[in-house]
Amino acid sequence: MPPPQRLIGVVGKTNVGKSTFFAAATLAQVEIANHPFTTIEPNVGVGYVRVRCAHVELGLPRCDPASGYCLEGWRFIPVKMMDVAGLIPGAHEGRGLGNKFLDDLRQADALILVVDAAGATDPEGRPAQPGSYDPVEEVRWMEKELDEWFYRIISRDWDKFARSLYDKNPVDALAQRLSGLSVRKHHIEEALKRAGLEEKHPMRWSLDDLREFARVVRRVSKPILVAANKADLDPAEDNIKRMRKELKDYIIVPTSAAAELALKRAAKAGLIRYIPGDPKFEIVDEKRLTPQQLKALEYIEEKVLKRWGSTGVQDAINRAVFDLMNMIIVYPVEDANKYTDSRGRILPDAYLVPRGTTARQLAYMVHTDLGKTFLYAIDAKTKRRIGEDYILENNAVVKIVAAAAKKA
Ligand SMILES: Nc1nc2c(ncn2[C@@H]2O[C@H](COP(=O)(O)OP(=O)(O)OP(=O)(O)O)[C@@H](O)[C@H]2O)c(=O)[nH]1
Ligand SMILES: [Mg+2]
Repeated sequence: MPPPQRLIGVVGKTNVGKSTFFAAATLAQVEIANHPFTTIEPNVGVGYVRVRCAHVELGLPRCDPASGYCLEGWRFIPVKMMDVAGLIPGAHEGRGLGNKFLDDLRQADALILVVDAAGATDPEGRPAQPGSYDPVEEVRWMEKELDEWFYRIISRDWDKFARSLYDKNPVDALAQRLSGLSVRKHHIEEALKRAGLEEKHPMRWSLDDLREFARVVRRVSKPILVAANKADLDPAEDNIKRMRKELKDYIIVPTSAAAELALKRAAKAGLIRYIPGDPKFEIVDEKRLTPQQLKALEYIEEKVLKRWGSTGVQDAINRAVFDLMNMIIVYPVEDANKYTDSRGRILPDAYLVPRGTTARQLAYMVHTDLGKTFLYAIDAKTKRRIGEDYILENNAVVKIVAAAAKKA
């Protein structure tokens, strides 16, 4: 079984550009409009992380991705994404669309919190003069709404649950209770430690303890990255400087989702050459562009690429996967000399796996039988044998040798 697909949730206040970000990442056709609550039902799609492909390091002329794609040595590896309805302050008390729709994000491994860094929408998401509202406040409000979401789920029938624990291991019971939120045992252990509740039995937790636990468990199981969106609008410049100063605990990535969407669509239409995440694009043939399109591209060049180095969308996805989820990339192959699968495809698979994954765990991801009958693995770069407990490095190219494989 290939590794479980990771899911990035796109969340935030209403009308800040979540669906634009999602569309830019996935090229899915979704509704985008400059008014609150355009999105009601969640959108699900596939985005990509961008990494230097192992075929470049190995001196191969190309690769043959079974999923995703490779462009000029950049490998784009799929990652699931979900765009949901927007929040407003007080959502947990039922304001706006409430926050129950966040339940769609229970399976998320990380969240990209899109905020309006230009301050061009009021707290209810209504369009306003850019610069009129404070994105620092927006980050704090939105995170509070996310915490309230977790708290609501965790605190449901808490007393009854806590009483039922008197003779049980609280870690296992909590993990089971929160498994629907994709909270794993190691998240619980980490959260108990950080909240200082390791030695205090849940039966004795105060309301404050419970709140603190909910807050911390949300942070460890659904970490957030802030996409400071609408970075193309002038007031965003000062705002982002201030966000970086006042929100030191957050990863803040300036983004212009609208710019990324425009560039990707133009590239798809063959009007420009653009590799997602690049600091530049090239016009294929100026004569094919309308004056309007040309002006839009000039705007993107001036206000986004020159100012920020890229549209930031790719960077946000990459950092969510590598910095928040702590993933690495591993390429399983059948032939450790040619770096191919049994059909001769070069580096067909690039797996996103958690840092710390062992050779044997990888074998299980390739095929359960390979995991069960694992003998050893070969690091295809060095041709060295590695044992089952060997912890794989980022960009490892690995052949699994198993008893089952011999029989086949
Ligand atoms: N200037 C600028 N506008 C943007 C950017 N990204 C999105 N927008 C605009 O912001 C408005 C809202 O975009 P959506 O993507 O629909 O926002 P949303 O957060 O999904 O909104 P809801 O689904 O209604 O909560 C649209 O008019 C977009 O064109 C950006 O990077 N720069
Ligand atoms: Mg939307």
